[in-house]
Amino acid sequence: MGVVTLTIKRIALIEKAGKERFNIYTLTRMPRGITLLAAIMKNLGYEVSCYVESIKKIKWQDLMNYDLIGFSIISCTAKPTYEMIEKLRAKGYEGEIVVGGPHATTMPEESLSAGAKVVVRHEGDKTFPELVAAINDKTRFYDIDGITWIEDDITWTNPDRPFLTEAELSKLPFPLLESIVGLDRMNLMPLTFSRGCPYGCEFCGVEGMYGKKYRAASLDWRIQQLTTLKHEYPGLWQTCPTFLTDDNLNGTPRTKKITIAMLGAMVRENLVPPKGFICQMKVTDITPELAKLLKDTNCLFVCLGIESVDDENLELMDKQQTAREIQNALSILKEYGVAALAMTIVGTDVDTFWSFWRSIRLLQKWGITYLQVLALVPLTGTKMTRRLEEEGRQFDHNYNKHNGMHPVIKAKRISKFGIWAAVYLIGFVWFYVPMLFRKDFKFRRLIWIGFVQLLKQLWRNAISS
Ligand code: B12
Repeated sequence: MGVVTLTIKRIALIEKAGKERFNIYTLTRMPRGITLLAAIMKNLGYEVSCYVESIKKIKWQDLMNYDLIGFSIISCTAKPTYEMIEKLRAKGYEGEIVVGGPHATTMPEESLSAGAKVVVRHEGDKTFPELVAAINDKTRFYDIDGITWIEDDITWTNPDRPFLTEAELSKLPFPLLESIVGLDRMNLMPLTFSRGCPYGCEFCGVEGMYGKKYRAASLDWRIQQLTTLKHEYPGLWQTCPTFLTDDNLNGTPRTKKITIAMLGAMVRENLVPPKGFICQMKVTDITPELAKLLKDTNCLFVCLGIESVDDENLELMDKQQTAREIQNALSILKEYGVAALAMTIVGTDVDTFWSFWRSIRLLQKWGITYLQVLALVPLTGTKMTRRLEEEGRQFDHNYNKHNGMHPVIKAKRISKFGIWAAVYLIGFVWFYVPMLFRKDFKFRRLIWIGFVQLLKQLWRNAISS
């Protein structure tokens, strides 16, 4: 990177929000991995602040005094991130700009042409500190695995860095929550106990980003993280539900035992989050033993990657689960009184509007508590996106729309309007409107706020089109 004169002491890590103010996640205010990076960097003596736009609006003026700004990017936040980089440069920001996260990892050249100096691909836990040290020591970047950068007008791509091992995951620090600007507004407390996914569903970005080898942190480390949350952040522990963000909290049969042991230890060691927790699991992992533990540990709901109840569809997505297994998991959860959020996708090549509608009715009959309907999105770097490209299929490359709220792929048997209707009319209006009037419904207030935002968004869309 030519001659670098800057010395980096103050770092800002940023997570921009998507362009659209309303999507199914508008009500969640929490960071992804930047508070972990902040903790790693603080331990090395740097001063770090985290700006998370879902928590608090970010003003470019507040960022001008940092020596390095690091952006974490997923596809639906790519454009707003690039716009902010452009704005910062236009306003005279001369520090370093580094990017990382799932979108930057899969589209490094795009991020560089948008003005980033270096892209940290895949996991940043070791790469980011090495990169910052190299900038400070004015050494060259050729030996830093896992980065892409431009030097002398050439794009250099260093080899991938091996993923963290389980032992390394089990030594990571607790996320530096106090680095979050506007921490008091955060409404979900994220903890992550594993990386990677052993499955590899065709549409999912996780395998490409964190690998197919599931790596689980140790039981002791998980207990330490929960203990730190309870004792060092009692305010959050008392008021904020915890989100175990693992894409799949169980993983393999071996690592599932760690999760089961953890849930048991939470009960014995008085580490049950008072406001409950949310987690994500595969339906084939749900057993009576697990369901009972989830109940005992105050699990608010389990997010199940159901996607569809049509076996042909499940096979097309490479879900490695069947409709019968879905029904079985739901009946176990129901028996133990654990709520289930069915995460479904509409817009595959075998979906029709009516087949999707029938699936949702079936799920309702089988006992789901909550529903999420997302339009199929061609996430960058996924097997599905590669297949669609090979097939010469058309899709909308406007990343602002890659948030599951828009029909972005031309499907074979369902129209764009059909997808839109499934997302909004089935996923919101039909499923949630009746809940708004049910006094016993726990999240009634939140759903009301969501509805007001939905109406505002629809109004904005209507007047801008
Ligand atoms: C928690 C979570 C959420 C939360 C919100 C989090 C948030 N603030 O955005 C909720 C539930 C609201 C959510 C919503 C959505 N999500 Co989400 N979500 C996750 C999940 C499960 C965990 C994120 C996390 O904490 N990871 C753990 C940390 C440690 O990892 P990390 O953030 O990637 O950080 C590491 C590296 O990426 C890197 N790094 C990251 N940033 C930076 C920055 C710098 C400067 C550097 C150097 C390094 C670096 O270093 C970190 C440490 O190794 C991930 C899957 C996953 N395993 O990550 C999906 C994931 C990020 N979500 C995804 C998607 C698509 C969505 C949605 C669009 C909905 C959907 N599924 O279609 C919405 C959009 C939300 C939005 N922001 O607008 C995709 C993103 C793929 C992509 N290319 O865009 C993922 C990867 C899941 C997937 N199946 O593919 N999500």
